[in-house]
Amino acid sequence: MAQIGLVGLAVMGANLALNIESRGYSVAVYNRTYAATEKFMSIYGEGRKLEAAKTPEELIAKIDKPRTIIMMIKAGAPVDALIDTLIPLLDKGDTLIDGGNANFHDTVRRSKKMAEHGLMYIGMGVSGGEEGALHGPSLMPGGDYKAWENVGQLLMDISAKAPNGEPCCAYLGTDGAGHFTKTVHNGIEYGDMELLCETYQFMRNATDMTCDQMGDVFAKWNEGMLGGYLTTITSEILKFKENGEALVPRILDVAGQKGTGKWTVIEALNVGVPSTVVGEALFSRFLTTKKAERVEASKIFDGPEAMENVDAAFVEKLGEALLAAKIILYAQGCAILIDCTKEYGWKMHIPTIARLWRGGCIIRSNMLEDIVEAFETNPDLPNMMIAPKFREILKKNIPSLREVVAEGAKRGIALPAMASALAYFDGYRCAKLPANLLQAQRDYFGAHTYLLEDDQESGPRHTNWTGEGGEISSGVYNV
Ligand code: NBP
Repeated sequence: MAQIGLVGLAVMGANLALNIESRGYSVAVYNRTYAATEKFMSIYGEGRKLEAAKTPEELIAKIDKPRTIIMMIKAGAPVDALIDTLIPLLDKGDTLIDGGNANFHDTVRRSKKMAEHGLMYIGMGVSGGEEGALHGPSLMPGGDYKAWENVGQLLMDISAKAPNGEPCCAYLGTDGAGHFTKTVHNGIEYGDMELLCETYQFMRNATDMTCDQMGDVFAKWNEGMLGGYLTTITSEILKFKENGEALVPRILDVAGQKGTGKWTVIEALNVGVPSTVVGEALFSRFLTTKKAERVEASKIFDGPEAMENVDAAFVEKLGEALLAAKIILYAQGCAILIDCTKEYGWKMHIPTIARLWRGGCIIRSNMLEDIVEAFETNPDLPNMMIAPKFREILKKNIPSLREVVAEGAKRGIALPAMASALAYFDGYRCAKLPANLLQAQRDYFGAHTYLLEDDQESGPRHTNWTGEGGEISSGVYNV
């Protein structure tokens, strides 16, 4: 008998099964297409505590009760189909864990369905790709707390470990809290990658740096607060050569996306959080797909224009600009987590989330320790940008972000995520935004009413701006 079951032996499931087994647990594995199971067992089965099942019934019969089964299959309809297959075979108290990239709304729905059958459900974000699945991913579980009590130790055992040895896994809340956290993780990942790409784009358009030189600069930045997995791989990718030539300039500039960035932006829109950097990162990916149109437009319009005499001091400023934009991105990411916590009733705790992102996952970086400290020192921090450490960095680095964004605008180099980070910063630190005029405009054409800043107690008022409109005002509500 096995201590746990796992369904899905594609790249993630196979590696996760090996990871679980390597920590001393016995695993029963099943894959819809049996040939994949046979292949997996022929390569890895010998001498390991792995048992193969040909059918779902056989899988269920091979697992100790109460059973826990991890599903690592394609997200979406396949998960619903698999749950429908397994529900009649399971006993009360058994648990299904979905480790795929589920939309958290689906996880909420599936949790309810499982509960109706006396079964437990965990939606678990898994980050770290193939390598992470094998050696230790960052795990973001949410769902039935009783199920977490049963399987939490195993999940912590197989998870990545932070530099101080702590497991990168923690219970995050009920039903969709884990998958929601993974969604925001991926949204931040979109933003992080876009900021690194814009920095590269600035280097290649405005300077005469070679890929090797760029790689060296990212490697140097990697030693400081910008250090992290994505900075590391950016440096390594830039320095990678095929037949003696840098490979990256030859790669087609059309990017894919699988939905999690879009879900992050949709949630931010739903709760009214300005998640501008992730939004621009997503829109930038959309723009990449218009390759043929971009090539045509590049023949019509001039640009970009290089800078003259870019010295080491300016490259330094580029790093400062990148760090400022990255802080703003994470401030927006934390705001999504905090505000959706209110929206969905989850008690998510930023230090817990930042801690479990320190190892295994794609956005692991040096900055996460500072985020933990910021929100632990002040649990009611309204915005990460104003935490003592981050505010000092922003005060120092924002002038560089301004300079880089201005140079980009002047020279026709698109830096949408950097520019939107700066605009968000400038809006956030502005005591008086032009929404006074906006409210007046809304009242002028739609009688939407406005408040007087120096007399808010007197409530909403409507002005007959033209002398021709009526005195009746519209209802006051926000959607
Ligand atoms: P895929 O997302 O490529 O899915 C392939 C697996 O799904 C195969 O085992 C396949 O079985 C199974 N499957 C399908 Br398709 N339809 C099924 C159904 N109706 N019933 C049962 N099984 C079904 O695999 P992956 O790349 O290993 O990813 C697994 C999950 O982990 C996904 O949700 C993915 O988004 C997530 N994830 C992936 C990564 C990554 O880096 N790849 C990272 C983090 C999370 P078959 O062999 O019979 O076709």
